[in-house]
Amino acid sequence: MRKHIVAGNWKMNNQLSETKALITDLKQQTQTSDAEVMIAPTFTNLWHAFEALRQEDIEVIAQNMHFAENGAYTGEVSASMLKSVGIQTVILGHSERRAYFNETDESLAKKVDAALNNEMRVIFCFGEELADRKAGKEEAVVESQIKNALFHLGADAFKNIVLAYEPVWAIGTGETATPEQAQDMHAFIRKTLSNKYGNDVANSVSILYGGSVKPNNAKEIFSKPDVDGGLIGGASLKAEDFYAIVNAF
Ligand code: G2H
Repeated sequence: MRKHIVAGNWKMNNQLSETKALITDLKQQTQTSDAEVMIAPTFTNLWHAFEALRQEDIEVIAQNMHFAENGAYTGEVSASMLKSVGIQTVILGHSERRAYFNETDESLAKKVDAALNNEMRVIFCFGEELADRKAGKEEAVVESQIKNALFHLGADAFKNIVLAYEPVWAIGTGETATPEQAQDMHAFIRKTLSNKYGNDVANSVSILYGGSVKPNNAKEIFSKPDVDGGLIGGASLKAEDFYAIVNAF
C-alpha cells in the first residue's frame, strides 16, 4: 500500500509572525484522512516550525538545498544543516527553481545524491511546459527529467524518494490538469519506473500531483488510482483550505 502524502509548499511566503499564526491555525484542524501531512516553510522559519510542530503529525520539510556539504557557496544551505534543525525531507527540482535559478537535471542529480547520502527523503518535482504539451511531447519531457536526475540510483534509493508531477502550465495559474490528464501522466511515470526498476519499486513509490490543487478539486484528483497525494502551493497558506485537501482522501 503506497503512502498518501499532502505537502504544503509555502514558497517565499510568511514572515515569522505569520508562520506562528498559521501553525496555530494548523494545530486546530482535525485530520480525518490517512495522509502524511507536511509543510515547507522558508529556511528562516524551519527551526521555529520544527519546534512548534514537534508533537504534531505534521512534518516540517525544506523547499530546496545545495548539493555541497559546506564551503564557499554564499547564500546556500546544505543537507546536514537542514538535518541539524530537525529536517528530514527536502523538495528538489520545483519548476520555479528550474526556471528562475537555473537548476538543471545534472545539478538536481547531485542534489538528490547529497540528500540521500544524508539519509534524507526527497520529494522530486518535474513536469512539462505548455509548449511541450501542445507539441505532444509531455511524456518525452517528463521521462527525460526523471531519467536524467534519478536513473543513476539503485532500486533501494526509491524507498526515500517521492515523485511530484507538476505541469508547469498548471502552477499558480488556476489551471489544473484534469483528473484524467493527471492519471494518464502518473500511470506513464509508474510505467517508466517499472521499465527500469520493476513493478515492485514502481508500485511502492508515491506520486503526488501539484498545480492549483484546491479544496474543490482535490477529491476528484485524489480519487485516481495512480495519484497518491498532492503538493499544494497557494491553498496551503490557509489552514482550513489545506486541511480540506488533506481530508480529501
Ligand atoms: C505548484 C504548487 C505547489 P500551486 O507549484 O508546488 O503550487 O498549488 O499554487 O499551483
